[in-house]
Amino acid sequence: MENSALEKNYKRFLVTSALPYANGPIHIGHLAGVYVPADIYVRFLRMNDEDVVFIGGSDEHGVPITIKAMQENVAPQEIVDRYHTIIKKSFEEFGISFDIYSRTSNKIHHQTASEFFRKMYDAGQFVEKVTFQYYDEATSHFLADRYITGTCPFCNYEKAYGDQCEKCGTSLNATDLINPTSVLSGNAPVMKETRHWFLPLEQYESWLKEWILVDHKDDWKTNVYGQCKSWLDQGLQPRAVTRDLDWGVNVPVEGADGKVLYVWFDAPIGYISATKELTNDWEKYWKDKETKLVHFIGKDNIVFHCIIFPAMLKGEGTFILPDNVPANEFLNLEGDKISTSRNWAVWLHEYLKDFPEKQDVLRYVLTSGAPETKDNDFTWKDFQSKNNNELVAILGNFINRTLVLTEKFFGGVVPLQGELTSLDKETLDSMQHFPGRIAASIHHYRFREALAETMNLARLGNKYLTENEPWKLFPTDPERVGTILNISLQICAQLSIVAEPFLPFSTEKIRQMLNLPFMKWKDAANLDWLGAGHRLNPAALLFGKIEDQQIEAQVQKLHDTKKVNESKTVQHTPMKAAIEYDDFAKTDIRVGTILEVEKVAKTNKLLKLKIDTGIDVRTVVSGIAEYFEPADIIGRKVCILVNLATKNLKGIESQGMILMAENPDGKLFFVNADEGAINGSTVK
Ligand code: B3M
Ligand code: ZN
Repeated sequence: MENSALEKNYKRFLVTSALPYANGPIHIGHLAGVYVPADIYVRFLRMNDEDVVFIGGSDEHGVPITIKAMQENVAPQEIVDRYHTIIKKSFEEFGISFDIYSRTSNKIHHQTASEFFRKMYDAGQFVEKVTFQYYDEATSHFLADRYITGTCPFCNYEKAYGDQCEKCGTSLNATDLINPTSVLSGNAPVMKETRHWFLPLEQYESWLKEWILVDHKDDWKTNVYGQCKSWLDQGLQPRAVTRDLDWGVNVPVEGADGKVLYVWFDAPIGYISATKELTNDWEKYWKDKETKLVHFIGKDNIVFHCIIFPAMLKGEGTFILPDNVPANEFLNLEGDKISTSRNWAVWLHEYLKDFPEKQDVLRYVLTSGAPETKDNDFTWKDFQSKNNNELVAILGNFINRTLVLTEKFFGGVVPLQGELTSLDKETLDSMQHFPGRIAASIHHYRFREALAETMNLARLGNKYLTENEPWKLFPTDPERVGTILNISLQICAQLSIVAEPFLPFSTEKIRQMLNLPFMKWKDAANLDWLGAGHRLNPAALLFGKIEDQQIEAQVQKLHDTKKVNESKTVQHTPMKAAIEYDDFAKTDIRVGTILEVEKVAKTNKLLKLKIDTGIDVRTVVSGIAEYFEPADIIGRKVCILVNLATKNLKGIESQGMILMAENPDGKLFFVNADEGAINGSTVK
C-alpha cells in the first residue's frame, strides 16, 4: 500500500477535533472546517486497522458561555447543559464517529487541568505579575477576553475581542485594542490592579521557531505555517493564563480566590481529560513518541494549537506534541460570514430535521467545497446542484443502473466474468490505482481531492457502462453482458469501500444491496469481491432529487433572518450605574388615565395633559406632541411619576411625569399597565 510508508514511524493515532463552545448549536462552518474532515480521516484510519482514538467534547468555560448566560439571565451551567446535549445528539445523528464526546465541566477535566497547571506552577514555569487590567466600574467586573471589544490594531476591524481579532486571526491582549468598550455596559473601561500568572511565551520562542519553521516547513499546510511564521516573526509576549471570573477551573494556588484558568489554558487539556475518561490506557496515546497526534481545527484556533498549547505541553514536559494541525479556512454562507450571534448559519440539528436521511448529501457538499486552502462559500443552489448533478446523476445512477440491469438480466445473481476486451482490461487496470491515490490524498489532508477521485471512480463506471451498452447486447450476446455487469459490479464494490470515509450512510446501503460485509481499505485493491453466483439484494435508490421548493424554503429562512438582523442593528444606550433598591423605592409611580389634552401654545413639542391619578386629578406638561395627536390619546391608560418635584414649563405648573419608552431613533411610546389595573395603583 502506498500509504504504509508514510506511516512507518507511528504505531497509533490520536485525533482531536476542536471542542466547540457550548453556547450555541453546531453549524455547517464547524462541520466543513473541523468535524467532517476529522471524521473522514479517522474512518479511513480505522479501515486501515490503525490504532486510533478520535476525541471530541464541548468547551464549557470561558466568556462565550458566561456572556450567553448573562444575556439569558440564567446560570452558565444551564447554558452548557442545553447546548452540550444538542451538539452531542446532532453529531451522533450526523455520523461523526467520536470515540468519546466529553465536556470540560466534568470533574475529571477540572482535576486534569488543575494538576497540569499545578505541575507547571511548582516547577516555576509561570511568572506572577500584578498588572493593570480593564475594569467596568458600572458592573464591577474585570474585562477579559470577550468582555471587551475594540478596534484591532492590525487590521482595523472594529469588533475585535480582548483576546483575539476574528477578522485577521491575530491573538491580542485587551490593552492592544483601540477604543476599548465594555460588552457589559457599553462604557469605556478604567484600569484597575489585579494579580495573575503568565506563561512566558518568549522563553519558548527559539524552540518554537525550530520546531515549526524548520521541522514542519514541508508537512504543515501553508495557511497554518504562514500564520505561525507571522506570529513568531512578531516576537512572542508573556500571556496571562488566569482570569478574574467565577466560571471555569479554579486556579489551584493559595490566595487565588475568585480566579480561574484562562479558557484557552484549560480547553486543550480537555483533549487529555477526554482520553483519560475513554481509556485507562490513555498514557500510551499522550506520552509515547510513536503516537501521531493530529489536531483538526478552524483557522481562528491556529495560534492556540500551534503555539500556546505546544508551549504548555513542552513546559509540562511529559506529553507528545502534535505531528500536524491541518486547520481549515472559513466557510461562508450565501456570501456572508457565518455567525452564531446573528443566527446566520445552517444549523446541523435543523438540517437533520429538514433533510432526514440526507446526512451524506451535506457531508458530500461540505467536503467537495471544503475551505482547505481559502475561504469558501456555501449556497443552497450549489447544495441542490451537487446533489442532483453529482450524487444522483453520477454515483447513484451508476450503482442503480448496474444493480437494476443485473436484476433484469441475471435475476440478481452476479454473472460470470468471461473473456476480457481491451476496454475491460483498461478499466480493471485503472481501478487498481484508485485506492492508493485516494489514500495518499487523505494522508495529506486533501479531502476535496480524495473525494473528487472517489467520484472519478463512479464516473469511470458510468463511462464503462455507456460505452459497452449492455442493454443493447443482451438479445445477441448475453455472455458478454455478463462480463460487463460483473466488472461494473466490481466497481460498485470498490466504491462501497473507498467512499466509506466520506459517505458512510450510503456505503452501508451499497453494501446492503451488494450483500457484502464491511470491508477494510486493503480489500479495495482486490477487484474480485463478487464472485459469479453471489446473490445480490434488490436495488434501492441511493440518493433522491432535491426539489426547487425545498431549496426555496431554506433560502427564505435566511432572508427572514436577515430582516430580523437588520431590525436589530440599532445602538442602545448603555446601562446606567447600579443603584440600591432603596433608591428606586423613593419613586412613586401610579397608573392613571388621560382626561384632557391640549397643545401648549408656541411650542412644537409640548402637550398639556389632565390626568386622573386615582389620588387626584392633576396637570402634566409632556414633550410628546411630535408623536401624538391630542384627540387620539384621550382616555389612554398611562404610568405617571407622581412625586416628582413640580416644574414650571412655559408658564404651566407640571405636576409629575408620564413614563414613555423611547426607541433609539427618538420615537416615543406609552408605557401602560395591563387591563384590570385601576387608576392609583402603584407601579413598583
Ligand atoms: N472552543 C473555540 C471555538 O469553538 C474553542 C475551541 C477549543 S479547542 C481546545 O472556536
Ligand atoms: Zn485584526
